[in-house]
Amino acid sequence: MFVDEVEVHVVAGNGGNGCLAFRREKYVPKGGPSGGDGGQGGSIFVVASPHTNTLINYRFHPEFTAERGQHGMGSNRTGHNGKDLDLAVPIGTLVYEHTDEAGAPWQLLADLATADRRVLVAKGGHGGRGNARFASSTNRAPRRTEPGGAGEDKRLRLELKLLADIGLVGFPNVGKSTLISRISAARPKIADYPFTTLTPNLGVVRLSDDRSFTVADVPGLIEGAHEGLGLGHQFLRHLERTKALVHLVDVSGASGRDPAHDLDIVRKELAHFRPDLSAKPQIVAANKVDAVDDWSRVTSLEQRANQLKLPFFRISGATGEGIAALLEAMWQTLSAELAPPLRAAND
Ligand SMILES: Nc1nc2c(ncn2[C@@H]2O[C@H](COP(=O)(O)OP(=O)(O)OP(=O)(O)O)[C@@H](O)[C@H]2O)c(=O)[nH]1
Ligand SMILES: [Mg+2]
Repeated sequence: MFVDEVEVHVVAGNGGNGCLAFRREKYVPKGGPSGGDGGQGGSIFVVASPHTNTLINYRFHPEFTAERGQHGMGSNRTGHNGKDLDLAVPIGTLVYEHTDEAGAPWQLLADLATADRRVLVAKGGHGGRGNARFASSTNRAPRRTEPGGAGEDKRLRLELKLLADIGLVGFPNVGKSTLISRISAARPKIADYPFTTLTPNLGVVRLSDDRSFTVADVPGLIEGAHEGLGLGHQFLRHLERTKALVHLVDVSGASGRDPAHDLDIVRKELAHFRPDLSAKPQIVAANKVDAVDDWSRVTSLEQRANQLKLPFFRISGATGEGIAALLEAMWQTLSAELAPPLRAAND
């Protein structure tokens, strides 16, 4: 199971109470106040870890409490601070906090996009002051102490967005998983039925030592996906962070659908979900060319791609035909996205 959204409840430690005590020693009459301060309560942090890639543990274990601060003690001893607690999450996790904001209670607290980023999510309570702190020239024997402060108590939502350079999109069964298993070390399940892929897969494509990028194979889209049909938009959000999209379209005729129409539908679903998704650079790949019975389907898809001014490739994930050229085009598209616009040099 791939868990990409969980709610957790975090409670930071309370601060320890300040202590009420007086020095009592032989030969030291009226020894004065000696109650120490309470320790700080432990805080809770969320940390982006390269060693984990799912949020699944949080589904089974959603409650976290950090250690409380120890109470202050006599002889002016301060209580120990409570231990802080680190919650490790995959890189790419967004942290939302539940607030009282009407209408939009979930507010973004942090975006853990880089390894080892550590964000405070619940602050431990401060330690209360012991009575020794309240001594003054007019009050040499104060009986006043402070209780420790309460640790913050928060409801958080953790949401994982994959960080991939390129997203493979298309109807179910068009060969997305087959393609990613050919171009990377990812080995997702491949089968001749729709919705084989239920959770996104990430693969790293290495063209050469200094030319590599990541590709995400997400579950297939169908008409109405943006409203939750099929596996719906819960996976579309993984595409939000990609820099470019590759439309994989089955031209073999096995699906019984028209490839050009398939392309239009997927583009429409993307636009409905988020307009900025359809503003990303896109490439069209006619897949399964090894099994084409009617080439007019391929040419009509090519014409549609030309009309949309999208680069077009004929490939077969099964035989490998055309894939080297497609990977080059993916790399070129990414390089163009990353390079500063030429215009800037002339301005
Ligand atoms: N002839 C032919 N069949 C292919 C090709 N690529 C994939 N297939 C077959 O198409 C079927 C679906 O392939 P998948 O890679 O599982 O398709 P998918 O797009 O990941 O499907 P979902 O995960 O369901 O969205 C499998 O039976 C594959 O063997 C190809 O290039 N040529
Ligand atoms: Mg698949």
